[in-house]
Amino acid sequence: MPIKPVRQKNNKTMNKKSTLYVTQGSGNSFKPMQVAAQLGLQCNVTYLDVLAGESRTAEFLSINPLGQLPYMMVDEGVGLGESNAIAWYLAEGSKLMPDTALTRAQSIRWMNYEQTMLEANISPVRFFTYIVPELEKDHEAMIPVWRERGNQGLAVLNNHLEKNDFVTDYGYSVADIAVYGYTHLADEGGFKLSQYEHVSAWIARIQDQSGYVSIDQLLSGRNQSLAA
Ligand SMILES: N[C@@H](CCC(=O)N[C@@H](CS)C(=O)NCC(=O)O)C(=O)O
Repeated sequence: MPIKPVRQKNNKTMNKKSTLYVTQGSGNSFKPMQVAAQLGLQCNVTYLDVLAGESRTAEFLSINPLGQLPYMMVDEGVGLGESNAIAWYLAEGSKLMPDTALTRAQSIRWMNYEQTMLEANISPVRFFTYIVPELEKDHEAMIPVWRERGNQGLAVLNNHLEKNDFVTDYGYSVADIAVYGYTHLADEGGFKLSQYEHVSAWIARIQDQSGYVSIDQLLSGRNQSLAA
């Protein structure tokens, strides 16, 4: 599928007061970090260690009352939550932003799908079996449910990617980065990505994009202490 002509390169410069809060090893935090890396955006990045409770301190809750990461302070007093919204904001005006009504709607479709069928299942099973396996027992009733739903989600994505190189008709975009965030980590949750031939080929296509940076490079370490 041909990639549409590249639009004006993103010339957004981050306000000096803007800060992106992220956490290590997270497919959600990966998304805005990947967009920023691929577009060469300069961001102040603050790493918070969720496992050490750094996302639930009074200081961070005064910034984001939900205590979730990623979170972006776009300007003084203007915060933005939700990984896909932050990734979208950072991609605005760049070659990563689909440029027609249909391809932008397709992006919303797949970014919502990511949150409800992929992230919602892959993330918890990966978290409780791989990141903190000592908590697996407390969630043993839900683990097969998350795996079943996650596999349903991957199967639908696989069918879509059989006929499409990227999730929308625009070509490689912020929507692919969003869907890729947790999808590419699924094996760490006990899924078998090798069973999903077209998803695997799409993952390889994303990793081949110029400027792609792996999650290990973007968000290294699991238990690093707060670093600005
Ligand atoms: N739908 C949200 C989910 C954010 C989320 O659940 N973040 C996790 C890390 S991946 C988190 O911050 N957990 C720590 C906490 O809730 O205290 C998004 O896409 O940003």
